[in-house]
Amino acid sequence: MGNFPNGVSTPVDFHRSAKTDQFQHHDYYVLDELLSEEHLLARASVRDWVKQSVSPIIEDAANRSLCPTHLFKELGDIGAYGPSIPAKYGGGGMDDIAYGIIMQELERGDSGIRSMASVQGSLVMYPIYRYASEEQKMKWLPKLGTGEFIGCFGLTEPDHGSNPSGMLTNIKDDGDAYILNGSKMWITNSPVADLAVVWAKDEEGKIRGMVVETGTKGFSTPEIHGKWSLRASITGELVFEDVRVPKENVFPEIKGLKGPLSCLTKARYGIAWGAIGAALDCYDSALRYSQERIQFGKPIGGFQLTQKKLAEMITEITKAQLLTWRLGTLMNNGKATPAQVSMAKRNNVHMALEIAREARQIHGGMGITNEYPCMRHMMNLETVLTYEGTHDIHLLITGMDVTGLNAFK
Ligand code: TGC
Ligand code: FAD
Repeated sequence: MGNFPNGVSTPVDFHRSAKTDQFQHHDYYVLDELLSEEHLLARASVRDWVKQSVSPIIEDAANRSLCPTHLFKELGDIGAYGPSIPAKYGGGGMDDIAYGIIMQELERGDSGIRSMASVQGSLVMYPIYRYASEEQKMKWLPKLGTGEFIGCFGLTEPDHGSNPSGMLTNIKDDGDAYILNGSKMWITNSPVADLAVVWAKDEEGKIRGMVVETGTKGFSTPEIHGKWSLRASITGELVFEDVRVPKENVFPEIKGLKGPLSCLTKARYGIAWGAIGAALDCYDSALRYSQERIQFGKPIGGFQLTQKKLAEMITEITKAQLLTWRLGTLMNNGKATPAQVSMAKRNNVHMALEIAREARQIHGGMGITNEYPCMRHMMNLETVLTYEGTHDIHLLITGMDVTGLNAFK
């Protein structure tokens, strides 16, 4: 059993599938020529890990709606936490394309596994790396980088999801500490977290970021049950009842919504890559099935309607691969805008969801079972379409960017 704060224990005796993961990468426009040796090595090693550690148990984990918490440490071992954060601060010291590729390989396994890693790297380590004092960084980052500590990110509230600026969670000055009250909803990893990066309003109404450690009096993280989506990822609330947060745990400089939104830009970028992984897995499975499944005396891949589906899938995947590669080069040069990231997150997640649905159809009745990955990816992608900014919120961000007119106000 793996033991976590708040008494959460999860079994590690997952049923291992007898089936071998046969996934093969698809690179129709030979984009690998644009990648470095380091990128290709990172991809190969994460792909091997997914085949050995994720694929054999993921159907059972999703089926039983249990987070495979033993993988937190393994994700640290393979360098999945903060790949583009400097090594001194617990990250991988690589570039943003390497970070994207790693998220792609993880989500090829399962969106919930990518969530475990992207919350820790982009929403917990990144804000600490970017906004905390040197002392705070050295206190938390190395242990987050190895997976010894697990973190979560609290922005969304029960009544403030798409509009986080309306948040009610607040801090009040009390000498050497702040008193934190309020609650956060839909928080990935919260029931197993050692610490939470929390966003709350100060007495001037300015949004501040802080680290709240599990075990602090008045702080609880109840699990949310009953999800049909992202079932291998654990989700919970954050509840704060007069929680004393030492002043040294509050990020000193950053004030306002741009603090959490800058972290979201980083995480949304990872999702834009990740979604391609889920799409590739569905396409790969559908392609193989279409070559093996015989109806009317020939493989179903020989029928024009199946070919239309597969041809459209690989076209959309290729377009998404080009989008993320270009976005990655802009990120590496510090030139990517948040609106460009929104476009890629929205496009790629929607593309992946459509492909999961088409791939499920190609598998016929077998497509609804856990013998094939399509239905699990499809259900996961319903969450991915909504979190980190919904499909429509990202459309409105693009609309605002191109018109200069703000539809939110
Ligand atoms: P607005 O007035 O537009 O902006 C406030 C300030 O923030 C700046 N800004 C950004 N900075 C960095 N990155 C971004 N993406 C930014 N977007 C805006 C902006 O320039 C401004 O700065 P300043 O200096 O002028 O103060 O804010 P608004 O209140 O009108 O809201 C705009 C809106 C709707 C786009 C925003 O609130 C939004 O993105 N809403 C969606 C909320 C969301 O994405 N929540 C995600 C929660 S975390 C999560 O889902 C994790 S899932 C994890 C997993 O399991 O993988
Ligand atoms: P709402 O904001 O209530 O939106 C409902 C609908 O209204 C959506 O279709 C939306 O597009 C639409 N809508 C809203 N405003 C407008 C508008 N102006 N114009 C047109 N349509 C609009 N949050 C965290 O802080 N940390 C996490 O770790 C985290 N993990 C999550 C894990 C899971 C499994 C899930 C499901 C969510 C997670 N979230 C997390 C929360 C997630 O970011 C929110 O669910 C998301 O931002 C949407 O908020 P909401 O669910 O309150 O929907």
